[in-house]
Amino acid sequence: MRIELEQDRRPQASGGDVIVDSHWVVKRDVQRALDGGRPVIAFESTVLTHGLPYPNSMRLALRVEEIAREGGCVPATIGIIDGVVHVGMTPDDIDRLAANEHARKSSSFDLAFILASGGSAGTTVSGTLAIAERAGIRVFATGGIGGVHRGAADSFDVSHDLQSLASSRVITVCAGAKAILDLPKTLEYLETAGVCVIGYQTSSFPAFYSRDSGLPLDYSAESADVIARTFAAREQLGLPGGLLVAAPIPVEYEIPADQIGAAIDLAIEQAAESGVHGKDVTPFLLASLARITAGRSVEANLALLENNARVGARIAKAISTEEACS
Ligand code: PSU
Ligand code: MN
Repeated sequence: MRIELEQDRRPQASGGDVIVDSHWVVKRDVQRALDGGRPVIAFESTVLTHGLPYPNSMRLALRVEEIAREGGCVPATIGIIDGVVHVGMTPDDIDRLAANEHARKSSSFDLAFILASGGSAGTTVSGTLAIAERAGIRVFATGGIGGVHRGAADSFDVSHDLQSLASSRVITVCAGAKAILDLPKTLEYLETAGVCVIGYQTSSFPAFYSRDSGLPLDYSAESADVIARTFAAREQLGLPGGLLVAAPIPVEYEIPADQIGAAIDLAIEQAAESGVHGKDVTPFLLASLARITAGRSVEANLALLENNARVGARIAKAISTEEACS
């Protein structure tokens, strides 16, 4: 439904956008692709505002969009600028958001508050899933998902990402989760919440920087078609939620577990000493790791995000083909 707004309440949108309501703008090429049943892939933006240093973050966002286009998809980077959700951003929008030091980090539970207060934010996996689902985008690529933090038995720190993965009808492509988290508990929680985790050309859960966490997965897919068919079957059955596809980092960029392990332990120690908590924990750990590894963690992060964009584009295309045939 499109609401015609009075002139003074119109969101500030760049030319060519489709204004849906006062808090929601869709980039025209994204809307056209959705209307025409052509493949669209969403990207998150907390990785830009809180995950990677600027301007690497901005370059990365443009690069993953290019990869999506090379793969035959329309990219939709999702973020919040001045109280407006942008489903698809121009390079200028992306630059503005990535460079904004005051940008918040928004998940589905605080999205409404940030919109109502006119703020800007990168959207987490959770926030991006909520927006992608409403927009009708079925595939989303990120780096690593949030999960159950180490020490969660005391801190109760479990990312809202896991709940959102369970409730949003969207496929999320990730490189597993970082070993800054408790990976066995994260997998257990995913099962409890009802998320089917599928290894993409792997039968063990990847650990972000490393290809293999040593934790076996029950399901693996050799091709995007299998994932598209699984998603279609889930839809047919009317089951809630999507799928979590885990694709390992390309081997040439992998940081072996024994090397990154010590860096992660040190980063967690520093976080404990600094007393950081809540939403600040993950960004703190990512920045510490970048320092401790002298940038190698950032390089790996970029490589796996690009790989996930490639895998996600294949899946989005397979879904469109599947739908055209059915
Ligand atoms: N893990 C990473 N890099 C990231 C994030 C997680 O390796 O940039 C970001 C994602 O946007 C994810 C969010 O959704 O952090 C999770 O934050 P929290 O743990 O506060 O829920
Ligand atoms: Mn948390």
